[in-house]
Amino acid sequence: MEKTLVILKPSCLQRGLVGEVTKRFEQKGLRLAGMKMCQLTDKQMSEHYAQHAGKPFFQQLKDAMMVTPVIVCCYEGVGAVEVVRQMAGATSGRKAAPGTIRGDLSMSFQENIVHTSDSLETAQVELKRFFRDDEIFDYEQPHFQFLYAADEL
Ligand code: FUP
Repeated sequence: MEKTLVILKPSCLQRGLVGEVTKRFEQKGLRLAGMKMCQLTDKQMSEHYAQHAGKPFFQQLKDAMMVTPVIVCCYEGVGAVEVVRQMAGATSGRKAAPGTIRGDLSMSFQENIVHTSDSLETAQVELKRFFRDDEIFDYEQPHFQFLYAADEL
């Protein structure tokens, strides 16, 4: 089953939205496989946002991720990368569709509550960046048979 990374950004913690955001993933049926609060470093952010290196907003973007601790989460499910991405919505909170996390909770492009991995390949790299192997947990949920039909697994 796919695993994906979600970062609850400083905007999420500062605005008291941790419960609201994690509730949505929980209710959707994604399994929480890892979660920890951490202070991100400039080195981690330079790697994480390498595609934006050299752009005028690069340092501002990295600083905004380091202004308070964040919570990194690993969610698991069938097609989890795309499901979580859809739930987050478009990058800008002003453009994200109502019903999405950013569409419902954000007015900003940068202060947009969550980071979510954009592909399975990226998710694998990003999870390794923020979690040790022993921080990702495999455990059974008793209601699992009601989350998916047998032929969806
Ligand atoms: P997303 O995958 O939706 O998080 O979006 P991006 O990887 O394109 O952007 C990562 C972060 O950089 C977002 F918080 C938005 C921010 N960003 C800017 O602030 N300005 C830009 O021009 C592009 C991205």
